[in-house]
Amino acid sequence: MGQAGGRIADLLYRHSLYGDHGNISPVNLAINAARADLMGLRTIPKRDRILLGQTEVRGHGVGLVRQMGAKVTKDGLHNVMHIMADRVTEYVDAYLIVVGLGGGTGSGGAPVVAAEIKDSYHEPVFVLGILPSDEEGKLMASNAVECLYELLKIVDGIILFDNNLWRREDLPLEQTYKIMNYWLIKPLPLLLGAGEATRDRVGIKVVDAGDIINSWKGISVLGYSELKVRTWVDKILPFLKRRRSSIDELSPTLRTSTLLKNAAASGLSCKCNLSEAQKGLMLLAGPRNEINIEGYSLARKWLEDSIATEQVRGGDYPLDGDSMLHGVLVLSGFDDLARLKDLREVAAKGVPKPKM
Ligand SMILES: Nc1nc2c(ncn2[C@@H]2O[C@H](COP(=O)(O)OP(=O)(O)OP(=O)(O)O)[C@@H](O)[C@H]2O)c(=O)[nH]1
Ligand SMILES: [Mg+2]
Repeated sequence: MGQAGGRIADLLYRHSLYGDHGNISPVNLAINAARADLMGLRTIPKRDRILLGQTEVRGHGVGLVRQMGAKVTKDGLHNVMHIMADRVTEYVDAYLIVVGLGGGTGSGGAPVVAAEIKDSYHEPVFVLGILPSDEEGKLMASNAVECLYELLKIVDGIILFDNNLWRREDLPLEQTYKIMNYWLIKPLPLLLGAGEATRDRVGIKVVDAGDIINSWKGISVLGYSELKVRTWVDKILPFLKRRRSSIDELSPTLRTSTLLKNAAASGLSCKCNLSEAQKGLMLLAGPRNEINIEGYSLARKWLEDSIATEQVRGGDYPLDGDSMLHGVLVLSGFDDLARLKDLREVAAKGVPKPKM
């Protein structure tokens, strides 16, 4: 929903169509009140791009007025649900609403759509929500806070991605969004593809839809890290050693556990305190001969010790031929996050809302 949501869903669908992890996202709708945003998408078919509020805002978006976003979504809801019913198949395990929480259309509309999907289908509904950065101001902060707390009453889980953490001041905004979206999307095909694996792709312990559904509760954060796998050149030509990083010098067991720990240390979608997470999910993906089960077990034990409970699920996902080893984490069930506190503070300073 909205511009950010549409762009990210478009990327996810591109992975689903052309990526290496199967049909991870079989049904994709882009819902927006801005015609130009819908036209800018590359992959989601035109018939699955839904323009809201044609009479009210005539294709120009709702200009950050989330009440207007909610209104145009309610008015167009019948159409949205009709198109969704037409596309949904028995293969759907869950629904994912992707949305920039600080905007207008997505922020106002996401709770409306989420509530309707909850009423109409029995599969869980999740949200990937983008938090605004500090310089986006009070209105976006208050939209994000309002939307988040509305959504938490409706949906099963919300993964937060903090633009404030990932912003780049040295680059133009368009490029910054591209880089953010590239990193943001990286772990998702792995996470969603792991349970769909067939034949040669079945891991020692498979992470499937059930694991994800049970690990993704309430406020959640995603973690990701990757490491280039060692090729035969690296192994037989010691003089190339100087090009290798310190992590390459570690034993296979320590390399693997360090990779997974790095997902929490430097690859989180939003800052959080591990000890406040109620649940964790850990996925190790890469070429079979690089998957080191001792390393995985070591990291899993570390995660069990780090979070508030011992509820850690996880597994491996063999990807022969991949040049990378990937670590994915879902940390879940936070009561609150420092970043949300900051945003509440910005929002509370009170900007007069624009009149509808
Ligand atoms: N990470 C990321 N954030 C984005 C992107 N596009 C917009 N945002 C953020 O999303 C928030 C604004 O949401 P939008 O999706 O643009 O708003 P909208 O739902 O289209 O609503 P209106 O434009 O007000 O009708 C801001 O915090 C932006 O920084 C993107 O491609 N990637
Ligand atoms: Mg917009």
